[in-house]
Amino acid sequence: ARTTVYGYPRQGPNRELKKAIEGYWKGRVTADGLRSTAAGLRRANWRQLAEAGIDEVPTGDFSYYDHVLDTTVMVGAVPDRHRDAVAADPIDGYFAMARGTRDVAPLEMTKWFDTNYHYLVPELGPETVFAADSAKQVAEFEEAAGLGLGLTARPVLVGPVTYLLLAKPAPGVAADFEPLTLLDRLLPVYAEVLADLRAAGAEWVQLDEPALVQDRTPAELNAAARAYRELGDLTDRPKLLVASYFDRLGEAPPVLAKAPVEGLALDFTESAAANLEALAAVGGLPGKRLVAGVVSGRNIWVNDLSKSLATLGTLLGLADRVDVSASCSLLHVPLDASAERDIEPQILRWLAFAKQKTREVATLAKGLAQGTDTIAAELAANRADLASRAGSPVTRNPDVRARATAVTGADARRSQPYAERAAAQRAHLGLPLLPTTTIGSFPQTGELRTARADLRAGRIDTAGYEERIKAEIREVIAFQEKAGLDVLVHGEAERNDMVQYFAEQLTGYLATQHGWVQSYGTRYVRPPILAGDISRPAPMTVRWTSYAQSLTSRPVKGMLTGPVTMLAWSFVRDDQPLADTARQVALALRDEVNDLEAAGTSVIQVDEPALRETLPLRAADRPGYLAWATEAFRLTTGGVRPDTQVHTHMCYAEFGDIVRAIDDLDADVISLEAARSHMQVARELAAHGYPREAGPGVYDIHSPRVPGREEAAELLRTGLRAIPAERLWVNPDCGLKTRGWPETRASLENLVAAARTVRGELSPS
Ligand code: THG
Ligand code: ZN
Repeated sequence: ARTTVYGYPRQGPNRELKKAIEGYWKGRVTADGLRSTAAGLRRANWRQLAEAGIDEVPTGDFSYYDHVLDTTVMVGAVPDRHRDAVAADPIDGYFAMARGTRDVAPLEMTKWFDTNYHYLVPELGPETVFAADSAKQVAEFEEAAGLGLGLTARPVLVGPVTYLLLAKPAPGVAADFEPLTLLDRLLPVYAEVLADLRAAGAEWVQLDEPALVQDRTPAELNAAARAYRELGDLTDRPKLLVASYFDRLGEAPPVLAKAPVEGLALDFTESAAANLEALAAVGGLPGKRLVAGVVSGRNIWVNDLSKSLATLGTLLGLADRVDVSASCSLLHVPLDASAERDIEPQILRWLAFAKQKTREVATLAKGLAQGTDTIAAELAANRADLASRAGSPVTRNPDVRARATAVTGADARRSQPYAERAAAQRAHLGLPLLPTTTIGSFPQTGELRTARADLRAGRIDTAGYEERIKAEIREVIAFQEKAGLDVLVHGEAERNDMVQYFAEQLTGYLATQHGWVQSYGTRYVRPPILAGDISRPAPMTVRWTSYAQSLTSRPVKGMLTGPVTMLAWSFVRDDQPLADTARQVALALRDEVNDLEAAGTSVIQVDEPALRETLPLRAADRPGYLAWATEAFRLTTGGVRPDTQVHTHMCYAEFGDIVRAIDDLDADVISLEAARSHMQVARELAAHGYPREAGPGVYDIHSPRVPGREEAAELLRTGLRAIPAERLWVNPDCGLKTRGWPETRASLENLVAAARTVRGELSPS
């Protein structure tokens, strides 16, 4: 059995790539400097893969920004507005597509399937003319092949069907235009790239088609069948390996099994049973190579080697040849667990990042090919690690489990229905019509980041750090009072990241020092790890909120990250259902909510920006997800008095597909992004009969632009045509942490002025 992976982290051990690219943008690194850093990182990766025992290495998976954008360049689908920039300078033009320029908007960015990686959305239309540009693919193939490490290089491309299914109509093109109708024009371009790669010496080329794990129409499946018949029938081409991952292959196996391609790669991690069944149902893959993704490419847990060997053994009967891989590109996991110094050695043994995963792949292939006794030592160590994890008090906390088991329906329900609560809250809070508030964060100034760095480096002590935070809170409260906001916030000066901040304080969560994962372009996150049973040893936010409340007689809103977002932006456990982990996190957060209330907080916001992005890829899995996700939110917030007002916030404007679920959260007030779409959200809420209070944003915080008073007032009047004054809130689109103080001050003053103007126009009732 051969060993392979489909992609590897691009950034380098110290995010050298980020630094080189951002340096290039600032003019501190030359184009040649950038190219040579990138080439060095690619070389180091291939070397590392070879050392780990990977015999077929991916090429072309490297990217300065995003591999879907690279595919757009490869097929010549540069949007018209970027053509001049790309013609003038390919690298600058490439970054212009990714980031925009002063004059030209970038491509839109969205999540790559259900991962936390974001890609740049291709823009296509009936006028799109494709043209092959195989330069990057050929060059990187030749680089790897020329290393002389005795490894086989296999170019990895985004497949033509997935590429078109990920695209959207270009600006000015009819919204119902279907990019997939361009397939016949696109295939000759892929044919040309395949011919170029064969000419360069590639024996195999991988075409990634993860779009085939989503629900697909018969027409889409037919298009996939046609695509692979046509590409397969080419004479001048390398062998083709069609790869799918992230889920089961649904209706696609018959299509791919029949296609004249030489190999298929399938995900045998979470969806192992379904994919095994599907393969058996099509009679296996006689004459084809099967690449089995048995090591998860997206979690950070050590593999269960015996279980994977059993899966591989079953697969041996279903294909001519079975090779071993990770389930998807290792881009989605951090580079190297052995770089972590702050994780206990015993617990570190439960973790496998990209480097460790490549070793697992090699061990499995050896066991498969040469017999399990040749890997007896590895199997024994693996069994010990799995046993240590399963039996650890970290993963099994009886108190946490007993509490989660004892949860009743009543715990996840407020004691009164919304309408009654709303009246109690009105009486308790005494807010004006069209109350004004913000989403929670205020500008994260350089001084705040310096204070955190000073604390980490020991230049200041905890007391000194806390003094700086308190000073910031005093300023934020004083400003909000002066500006005339109705519900204040403390500004979140003490928080680095809305997930990490809580993860650091919850027992059962692990933090990493170097566990960077690419989020988009040069931006990375270090997702914390949900390693064990979750509990909250002590209040997390009460001190800061209470301090802020002590400075003002107006209500200060408590601010928490919701349970679904805590899961979505972390690495999750693979040893229990997500719903169980969500319930544990929810119970820990519930304690915080209740403590905030006990400390005198009358308004508590629980943010769930990830509620929608975590929707499962397949429609059939969505009701189950939404059931546990909304229950976790209600469990978090269900223990407060009727007159305590629960807010939630989501950073998106398109939520039509989950509006029922949003209602199921049973929050009293929701704030959403709306400024750019001129209150479209308000009309949609109204159309769905949403009965609660809502704050469609009137200030677009994604831009430094200050909205005028009359502009904000006009947005409010538009909002009032959909939502009655008794239920309409006035707030920005999102938190202000990325904004500067000058525009924040001016914008919020205008927002308050607009609310006052429009209040004055309301007829007395
Ligand atoms: N927190 C966490 N995960 C997230 C988001 C978040 N995932 C989804 C979404 N938000 C991703 N968005 C971003 C936005 C900015 C950055 C990363 C992801 C970013 N990162 C810094 C960088 O790469 O320079 C590093 C930040 C740091 O030092 O921690 O700017 O909000 N958990
Ligand atoms: Zn937001």
